[in-house]
Amino acid sequence: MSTAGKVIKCKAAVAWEVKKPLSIEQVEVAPPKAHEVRIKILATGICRSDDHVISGAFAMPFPIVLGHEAAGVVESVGEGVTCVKPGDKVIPLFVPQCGKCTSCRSTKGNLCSEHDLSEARGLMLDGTSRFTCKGKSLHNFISTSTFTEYTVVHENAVVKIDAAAPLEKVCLIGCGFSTGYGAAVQTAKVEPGSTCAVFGLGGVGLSTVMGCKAAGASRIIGVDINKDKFPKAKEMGATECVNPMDFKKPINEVLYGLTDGEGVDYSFEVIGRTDTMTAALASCHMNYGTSVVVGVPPSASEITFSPLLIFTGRTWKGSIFGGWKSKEAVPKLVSDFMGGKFALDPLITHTLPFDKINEGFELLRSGKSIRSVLVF
Ligand code: COD
Ligand code: ZN
Ligand code: ZN
Repeated sequence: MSTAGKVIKCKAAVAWEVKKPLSIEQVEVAPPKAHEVRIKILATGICRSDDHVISGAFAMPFPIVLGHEAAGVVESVGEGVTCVKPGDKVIPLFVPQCGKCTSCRSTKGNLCSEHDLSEARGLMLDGTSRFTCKGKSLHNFISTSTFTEYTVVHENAVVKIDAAAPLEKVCLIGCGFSTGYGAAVQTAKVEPGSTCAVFGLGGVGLSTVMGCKAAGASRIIGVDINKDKFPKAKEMGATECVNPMDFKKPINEVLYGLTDGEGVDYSFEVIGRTDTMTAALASCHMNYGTSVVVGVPPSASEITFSPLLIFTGRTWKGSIFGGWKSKEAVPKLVSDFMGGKFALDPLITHTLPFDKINEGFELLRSGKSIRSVLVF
C-alpha cells in the first residue's frame, strides 16, 4: 500500500538534549510539502560533526534528529518536484545547491545561501519541521536529518545517483569522503608532482590523502599524533608519516627540514584545532604555498598569527564540503567510485544495525573507528 501523502510512523534516533545518548523513538514523519522529497534512508555514516552537536561544540536547537551523511531511496515527492521520482536512489545534500544564489551562480562558489550550517534554525525552508515525537516537534539537522528511517528534505538538498550504487558505501560521499578528497582536488587543485602535508589522519584526512594521490602529488606527508594511523595512511597514498610528538622542534620546522628548507606546496588541516591550523600554514612554501583549513574549530575560538606568514605570498583558505557544488558533483563522485577511481572500503571500519547508533558514537569517541555506517 502506498504511503505517499500519509504520515509515516517509523524509527529515528532523537537527540533530546545536549551531552545525552541518542534515544531510538517512534516518530511521525509528515508528507513532503511542495518542492520537498521524502526519502527512505537505507545507510547513514556517523560523522564527527554529529558528535559535535551532542557534545555542545556545534550549537544546534534541540530536540533534533541528527545525521547528514547518507543514501536512500525516494519514497514520495511533493508538488512541483521534477529532479527526482519515487524509487530513485539518492544522496541528501547538507550543502544544498539552489542554482540561483550568488555562490551557486559563481563558478568559484559552493556554499549555497539555503544552507542551515551557521546560526542554524533547524527547520525546513518554510520555517516548519516534518518530524514529531510524543507530541513534540523535532528539529531538522543541516537540511538533511538522516538518523531516521524516513526524512524529508528540500528538492535543492537531494540528488539522484546511479541506481547500481551500493548505498552502504556511497553514503560517505554525502560528507566525509567528499569533504576531504575535494579539499585536495577541488579547493587546492593540487597539481601533479606537488608535495603535500595532511595534518590529521582520521576519515576526512585519509580522504584528503586520496585526493592528493589522485591529483598526482609525488610526496604526501601524513602528520598525526597517533602513530596507529600511519599504516592505513600509507595504504591510501601517504609516502611518509610524521608524529609531532617525536620532535622537540615545532612540526612546521620538521616539515621544512623534510623538504630541503622549502616547505610543502600544499598543506591541509583536517583536525579542527587552531594551533595546527597555524602550523599547517607555516609549513607551506613561504611564497606560493597554499594551506587549506578543513577541520571545524570549536565555536568562538580565535587565532593570533604573524601576518608575515601571509605577507610573503602564502595563501590560506577554507574548504566546505570539499569546495564541490553539491548537486553537480555528488553524482559524478558516485560514478567515479563505480568506475574504480577511488575506494571507500578502507574508510569503513564498522557496519552496524541502526539500533546500535550509540555504540557507533562510542567507537568514534574512542578513536577505534574511521567511519561507522549504520544500516536499516
Ligand atoms: N596534531 C596532529 N594530529 C592530531 C592532533 C594534533 N595536535 N590532534 C589530533 N590529531 C589527529 C587525531 O589523532 C586523529 O587521527 C585526527 O587528528 C582527527 O581525526 P578524527 O577521526 O577525529 O576526525 P575526522 O577525520 O573524522 O575529521 C573530522 C574533522 C576533524 C575534520 C571535522 O572537523 C570535520 O568533520 N570537518 C568537516 C567539515 C565540515 O564540512 N563539516 C560540516 C558537516 S560535517
Ligand atoms: Zn559530516
Ligand atoms: Zn544557492
